Amino acid sequence: NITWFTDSMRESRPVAVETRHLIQVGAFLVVGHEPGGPRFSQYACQRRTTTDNYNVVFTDAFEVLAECYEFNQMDGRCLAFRRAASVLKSLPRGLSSLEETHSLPCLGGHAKAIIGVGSSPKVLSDERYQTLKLFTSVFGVGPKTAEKWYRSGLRSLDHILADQSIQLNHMQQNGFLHYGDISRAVSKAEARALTKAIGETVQAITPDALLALTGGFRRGKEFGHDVDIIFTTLELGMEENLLLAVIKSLEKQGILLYCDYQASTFDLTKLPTHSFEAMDHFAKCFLILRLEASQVEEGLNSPVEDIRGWRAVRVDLVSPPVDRYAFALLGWTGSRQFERDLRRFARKERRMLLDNHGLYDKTKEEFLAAGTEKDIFDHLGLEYMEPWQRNA
Ligand code: DCT
Ligand code: MG
Repeated sequence: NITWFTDSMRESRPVAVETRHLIQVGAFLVVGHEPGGPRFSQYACQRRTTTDNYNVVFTDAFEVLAECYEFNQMDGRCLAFRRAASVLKSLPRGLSSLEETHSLPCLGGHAKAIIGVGSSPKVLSDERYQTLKLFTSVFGVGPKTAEKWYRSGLRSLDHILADQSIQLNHMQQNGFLHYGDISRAVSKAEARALTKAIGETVQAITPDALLALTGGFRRGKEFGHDVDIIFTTLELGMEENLLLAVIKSLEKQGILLYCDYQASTFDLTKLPTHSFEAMDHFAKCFLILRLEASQVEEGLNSPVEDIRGWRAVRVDLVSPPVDRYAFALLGWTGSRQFERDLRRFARKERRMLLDNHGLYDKTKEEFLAAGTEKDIFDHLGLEYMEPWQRNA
C-alpha cells in the first residue's frame, strides 16, 4: 500500500503505482511519513524525468506556445510554458482529469485552460509561427534574423536563396548547403559511430584523455538534432591544443565539412553567471561532419532513395580544463530545463552560483571543487540523478 502524495498529506490519495513508476518518481514517493511535504518539487532537478512522456499531447502544445512566445521575445511567458511542460513530463502516467493538475506546481491558469479544452494551439496554423519555425530550422539562423526576413515579406527558403539583397554568412551558407541532411534527426547509432570516430581521433593525439557523448543521447534519447561530445586531456592547460589538433585531424581525414571554432575565453577568477542562455567560455567548435554509411551498423537515418552512402551531421565538441570537466559534463548533458532549474535551485535554496565552469558558495565565499557530477549534487544537497532521469 503505497501512497503517492500529490500535494500534501492532507490531500494525499492512493493511486495505482507500478514498479516502473516507483523507479521513475523515486525520491518523491513517500511511504506514510514526512508530514505536509509537497511531493512535486517546483525544481526540475528534484523531479526524476525519463524519456517516457505520458502527457506528450499537452507537453507538445505547451512547447509550441513557449516557442511562439520566444519568437515574440516574451521570455516570462515562454519560460512559464516550458516549466509547465517540464512538470507534466515528470508524471508517471497521463493526466485523466483537470482536477489532477491542481496539486502540481508551475501550472498557471493558461496552461490549465489548455489541458481543460484539450485542443492543439491555434498558433500551429499561424503563418508567422510557421515561417519563423522554418527559417530558424536553418543552421546559423536565429530568431532575430528569421524575424527580419519575415518582415521583409519572405515566406520560404527558396525566397531567401533567390533574394539578391540577402548576404548569408558562412554558417548560414553551410546551413542551406546541408539543409536536407541536418534538418533530419540523428539516430543513436549515428551518434555512437561519430563518438567512436572522435574518440579514436582524440586517442591518437592524447592517450590520457577523458571523453563522453553528452546532450540528449547521454540522457537516453533515441534521436537528436546534433551530437554533443565533451573531451579533455589529463594534462591541465593542454585542452585547447587538443581540440585544435582534433579539428586538424578531422580535416586531414576528409570528413570536416564545416567548422566554427570558438577559442576559450575562460577566466577562472570570474564568478558563475546568472544567465543560463549564455554559452560557456570553454574552447569549443560547431561542426558539420561527413558520416559514411559503412561506419553505422544499423545504417544511416536517410531516405531509401538516397544512394550517396553518406550524410552530413551537426556535431558540437567542447574541451574544458580537466578540473572543470565534471561541471561541463553536467551542463552539456542537459536537458536545458534541468540545467536552468539546477542553477535556480543553487541560487535560491543554497546561496550558491552554478554554471558550466564551477560552483561558488556565497556564504563561505569560496569555489567548491568537484571531480564527478555526484560531487556537485552532494555540494548542493541534492539526491543524485542519473543522466537518463534528467529529461525535464
Ligand atoms: N547547453 C548549455 N548552454 C547553453 C545551451 C545548451 O550548457 N547555452 C547544454 C544543455 C544541453 C546541451 O548543452 C546540448 O544542447 P542541445 O544539443 O541543444 O540539446 P539536446 O538536449 O542535446 O537536444 P537534441 O537532442 O535536440 O540535440
Ligand atoms: Mg544535442
